[in-house]
Amino acid sequence: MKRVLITGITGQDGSYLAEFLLKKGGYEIHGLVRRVALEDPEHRLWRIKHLLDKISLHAGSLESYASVFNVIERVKPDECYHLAAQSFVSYSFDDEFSTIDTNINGTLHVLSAIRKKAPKCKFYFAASSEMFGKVREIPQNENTPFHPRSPYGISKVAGFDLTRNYREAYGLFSCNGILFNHESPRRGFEFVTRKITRTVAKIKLGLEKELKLGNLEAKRDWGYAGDYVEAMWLMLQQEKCDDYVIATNETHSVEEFVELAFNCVDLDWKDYVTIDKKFYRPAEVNQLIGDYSKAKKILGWRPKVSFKELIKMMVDSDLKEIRS
Ligand code: NAP
Ligand code: F7E
Repeated sequence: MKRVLITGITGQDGSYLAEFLLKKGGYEIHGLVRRVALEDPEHRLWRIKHLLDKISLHAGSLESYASVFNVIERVKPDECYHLAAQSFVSYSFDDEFSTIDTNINGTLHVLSAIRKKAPKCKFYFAASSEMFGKVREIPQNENTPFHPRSPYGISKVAGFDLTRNYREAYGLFSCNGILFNHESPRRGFEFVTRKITRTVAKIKLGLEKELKLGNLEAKRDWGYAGDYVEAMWLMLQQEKCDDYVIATNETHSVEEFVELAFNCVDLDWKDYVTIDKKFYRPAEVNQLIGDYSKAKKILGWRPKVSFKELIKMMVDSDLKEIRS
């Protein structure tokens, strides 16, 4: 059995990845979770509730090197997927210090502990399309220069560089997955896609009257999280470690997402959506679109769920969840 450690196992991607690896078989799965999560499983472990008897959880916090070190020493993983982060871009403007601390020092703590206690472990870092920020070319690929526009984006550039440096300096098998936005029925409620599908479902069921949003013109390359965790795994199965863009190569505005989500329940979005400046960001990433041809060629990966299918999946799931 291969031992795998997933940081951020309670998050959207961590839950899909744990499921994916359990289905693959041959993996003993360990997750690093915050102590508060173990103390309040009902609220904090909802995405992995159905997996709890098949995985082992260890208390630790990214900010504490000692706790990360102890977990890595105990688990001695063969593969480590470092997904834990303060991942909400908007919040990173409100609390840049904690975002930088968790995301940069946290990544350094994991890398350093692996180097010391499990140097043969293959390491995956959850890098992000937010690193491209004010984009220098369209579409963005592995060679596109970075120009982050938020403390979150800056923290991911640092994590990317740390991951590459541990590869070059210490020979660690460390990969950066430059993932573009990916969503699912397990997406956090503050992200725009889930905020939209949740509110659309509530409006349809008469529980809400309006949907307040910020910048409708921003464009993103949105894929399905279930597809993207396979790409993470594929990166660690290669002979050589490398960095890959994972995306759909399609871009859509927030407005298009809103329109299609309301269409799913036969309502006209213009009757319900209002703009609230409070949801605008001090610096916006206007347009993202990823070129995943390297991943297609080397990993044999491609996205399966389309933009429309993703929106329908999320609206249907929210309707079902609220009804029950
Ligand atoms: P998510 O749902 O927000 O999950 C984040 C995870 O990190 C949660 O398990 C959270 O634990 C954990 N975490 C946060 N702070 C921590 C700390 N101080 N110590 C230990 N654990 C901590 O994010 P996601 O969408 O699954 O994304 C996974 C990773 O990919 C993140 O690094 C994100 O930045 C990156 N990424 C995401 C996307 C996307 O579109 N989803 C795109 C590119 C990159 P709690 O449950 O206890 O809060
Ligand atoms: O915003 C606009 C907002 O918060 C998308 C994270 O997973 O993907 C995610 O970051 C767009 C932005 O995601 C609202 O201004 C309009 O342009 O859903 P989001 P994000 O910032 O793209 C990247 C790849 C990551 O790595 C991150 O971890 O939607 N927008 N109105 C709004 N956004 C929110 N949240 N709420 C609004 O009301």
